[in-house]
Amino acid sequence: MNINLGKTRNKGADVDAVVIGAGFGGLYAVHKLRNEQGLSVQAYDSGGDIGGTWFWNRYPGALSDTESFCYRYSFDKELLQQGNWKMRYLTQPEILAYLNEFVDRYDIRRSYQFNTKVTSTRFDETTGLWHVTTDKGQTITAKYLITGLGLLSATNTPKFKGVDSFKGKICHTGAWPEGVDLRGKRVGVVGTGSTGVQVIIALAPVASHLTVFQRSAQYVVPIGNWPEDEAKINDYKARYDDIWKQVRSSAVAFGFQESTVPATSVSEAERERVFEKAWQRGGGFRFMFETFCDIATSQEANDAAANFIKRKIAQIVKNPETARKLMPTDLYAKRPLCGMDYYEVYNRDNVSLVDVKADPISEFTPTGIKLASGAEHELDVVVFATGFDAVEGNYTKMDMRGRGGVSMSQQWKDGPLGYLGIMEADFPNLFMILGPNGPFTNLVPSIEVQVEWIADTIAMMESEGHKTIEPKLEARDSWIDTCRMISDMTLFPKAESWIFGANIPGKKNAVRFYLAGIGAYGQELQKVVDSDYATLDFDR
Ligand code: FAD
Ligand code: NA7
Repeated sequence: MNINLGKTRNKGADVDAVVIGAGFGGLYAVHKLRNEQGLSVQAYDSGGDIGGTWFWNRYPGALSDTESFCYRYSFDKELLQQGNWKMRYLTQPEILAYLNEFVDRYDIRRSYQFNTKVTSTRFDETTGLWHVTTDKGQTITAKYLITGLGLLSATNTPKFKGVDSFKGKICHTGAWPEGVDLRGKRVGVVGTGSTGVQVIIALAPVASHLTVFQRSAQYVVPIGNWPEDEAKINDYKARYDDIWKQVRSSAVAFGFQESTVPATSVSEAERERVFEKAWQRGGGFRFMFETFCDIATSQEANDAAANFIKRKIAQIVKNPETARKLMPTDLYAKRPLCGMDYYEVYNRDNVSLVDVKADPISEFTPTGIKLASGAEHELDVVVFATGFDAVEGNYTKMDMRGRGGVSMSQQWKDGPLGYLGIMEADFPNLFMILGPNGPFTNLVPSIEVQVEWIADTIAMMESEGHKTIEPKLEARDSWIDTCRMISDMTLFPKAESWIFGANIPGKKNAVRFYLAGIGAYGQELQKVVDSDYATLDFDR
């Protein structure tokens, strides 16, 4: 077993810190704690290698929808200058290659044990240590537990009747198997979220027939994925200091200035002009946040954006019945989607759209999918693009126990809690990366902000000789109230999506994000430091 990689400072512990997860978050945490602070660190991932999201999501068409220049770490100026990419957005292999470059540069891989799932984490009040147990039967003790479990990582596979009887292949996009060749196959895709849109666009020209099983119609704007030449990339490189400053003080951290103009303050012609420009430019977050400042908060502005997209659907899709099925009927208030010529896909002869809200999937048969009406679709492969048990999914799947044996799943039974998206009451020395009620942004900048705060807090603990740190209950409750109050000022809770837990039957619809933006979030973290950690308890 690969433990004691550095000299453990904390007496009685096998290692100073355990890190779970080998995505952007976990990898950066290992670097900060082990390489910069000299702590001994043991890290785990249930996957076979590093990458997290980008290890698991290898489906055809997998792409970032954050632009290439800002879907990367900002802290290493040399690595930034070495960066290279071809298009405005990064493909999954490019992101995985980038993360490998990062891991090799900082010799991070040697801290990891892969193919190892952490099954339980238990805090021992007498020793002040975490006991971390894996599915390999190992238990290791550590003072600090850092979880980078991913907020879009625990896959959601609906339990359709008869699914085991299906003789073809079933693949979930979030756990894509090696070596699947879909050329010339009759493929069914269930789900039309961000992932479904990408996989549908990629498979339409490849499959002999593609059947899309759509439950909710979505608003999809063009992505604008054009080549970026050396001059363009060099321009980003020359401006990186300013770019990151802007990103960290913005709302969504996507590398553009959010609009301050309400759609409700301008004429209809002006709205049309601004939306058309954004449509031509491409980008989901740009369309929602760079055009006008009130699309996510005002019904009138939201209707204006939604109606613009619906008019585009009517113009693009030739078959009026298909166009009708593709028109969303709810608010434009889910994670904004984008894709290359998405609606155009439905003009192809080899693509059909099935509305499973009107005619639900009743069961899988040995040869395909049967609907409630009795209609049958014969398929060789079914792709589940059905998303994730988002945000807390990987937390509640693990047996996590804090003070007095309190269970995290029990504590979060009415929705996940947490303080600053990082800590939780009664779970001392637990630091979550992208835990519940953290910022809703381009996520790499938020990961950096959080990991840097966590590393600074741990450095302070070590230098001041503290044994434990945890949020005061009232500080945790007040944070959740703040998150709820901010989200209630938006239209997001009114749309059914993973952002509020509405995508999984039985999951509690509750606040899961701090929607005030990364700039305000960074200030909240700084306030805690400036108050000398007044909202936290030490050595309880
Ligand atoms: P992850 O990368 O999800 O890593 C978590 C890791 O923890 C996984 O490898 C998992 O195996 C491991 N793990 C979990 N539980 C355990 C356990 N019990 N034991 C051992 N290991 C465990 N975000 C953006 O900002 N922009 C984008 O364009 C974007 N595109 C995306 C596209 C897709 C298809 C998906 C699924 C997500 C996308 N995201 C995007 C979100 C993306 O998840 C984050 O940007 C980022 O990669 C998260 O990094 P992470 O380290 O927090 O978590
Ligand atoms: P999403 O956005 O949760 O989308 C999942 C899709 O699957 C969505 O269209 C769902 O319909 C559909 N779905 C889920 N369960 C079913 C069942 N039982 N039957 C039919 N259709 C179903 O997940 P993604 O992976 O696309 O994206 C998640 C995030 O990852 C994304 O925002 C990016 O940040 C990356 P619904 O809309 O719920 O009616």
